[in-house]
Amino acid sequence: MKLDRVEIGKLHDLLGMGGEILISSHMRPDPDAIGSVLALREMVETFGGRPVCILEDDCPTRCLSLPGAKEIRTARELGQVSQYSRVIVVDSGSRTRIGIVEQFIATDALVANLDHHISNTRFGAINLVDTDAAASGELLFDLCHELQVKVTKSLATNMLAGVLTDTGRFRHSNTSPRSLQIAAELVEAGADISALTEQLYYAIPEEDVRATGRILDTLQMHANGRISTMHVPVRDSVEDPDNIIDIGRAINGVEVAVLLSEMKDGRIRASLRSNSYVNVSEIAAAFGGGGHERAAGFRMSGTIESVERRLLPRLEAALTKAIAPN
Ligand SMILES: [Mn+2]
Repeated sequence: MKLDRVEIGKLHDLLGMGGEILISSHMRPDPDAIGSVLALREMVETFGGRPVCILEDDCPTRCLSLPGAKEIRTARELGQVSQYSRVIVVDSGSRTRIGIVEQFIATDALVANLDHHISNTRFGAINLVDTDAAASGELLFDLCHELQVKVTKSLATNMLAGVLTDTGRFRHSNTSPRSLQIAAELVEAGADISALTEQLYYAIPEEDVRATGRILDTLQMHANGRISTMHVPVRDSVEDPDNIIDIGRAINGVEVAVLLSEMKDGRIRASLRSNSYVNVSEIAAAFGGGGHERAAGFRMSGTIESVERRLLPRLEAALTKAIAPN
C-alpha cells in the first residue's frame, strides 16, 4: 500500500514543529509497539524535537535491551499528568487502546495515528495506516525513506524487532516479499537479527516456562477439532502468551486457537488466531475488540467460562459460514 503523500506531509510538519512530542502505543505492549515507539523517539530527535515516551504498562523484560528502552515511562511511575499538544500514537488500532495515557493528550492536541491494524479507527488528525504492512516497523521503515531519515543501527534494530515478531519470525501469512526485503535492508543497516532473536525468544523466565506447562494442561478441543481453547488464570500469566497460542494453533486440524486469560483488573482477555480462512478480526470486533484477519483479540468482563460460552457459538458459526459451499 502506498502511503498517502498529504498525510506524510502533515506528519513532516508535526515533526518539524520541534518541542515536546508525546509518543505512545497500546496497553500490554509487544515488541512491535516498543520498537516502534523507540524508532519514533529517534526520528523525533532527528527532527530536533523532544520525545516523551509514555505507555500504560511496563516495557516487557524481553524488550528492555532494545536501544532506548530505558527512556520509556509508564503513566503510573509519572504520577502527575502533564498534557501534550503534539502526540504520535503508533501500533494502536484505536485511541482507547493506549489506556490511561489518553489523559496525557490535551483536548486540542494534534494527534498522528501510525498503524497497520485492519480494525484501525482513523482516530488521528494525521492518519498513516498501512494494513498491508505486517508490522508498524515496516510502516516506519517506509516513513524513514519518505522523510529522508537515515536508518541508523539503533533505528534498524527497533524496527526489525517489530517485523520479526509481528510476522512470527517470518512464518505467519502476513509475511510479504516486502517484509523480507525490509528485514534484509534493516540487517544491512546494522540490526543484528541473531542477537535480537535471542533476546526476544530465548530468554524466557523459568516461572513462565512452568506456567506454560500448566496452561497447556487446560487445552480443550471443540467443533470436531477445529477450535482449540486454553485458559490462563491470573497467577499463570506469562510475558509472551503468543508462544502458547501458537501451540494451540499448530495442532493438526485446528483452524482457530483461543487463549482466554484472566487480567489483574478481573476482566478476561481473549486472544484469537486462525490458520487459513476464518477472519478473527471480525469476530473480535463483534465483542468490541479488533486486530488482524489471522490474529485478533478483545477484553470483556465475566469469567473465563462465561466468555468462552459466548465466544464458541460465534466461532462455530464463522467456521460453518467459511466452509459452506456457495
Ligand atoms: Mn504491530
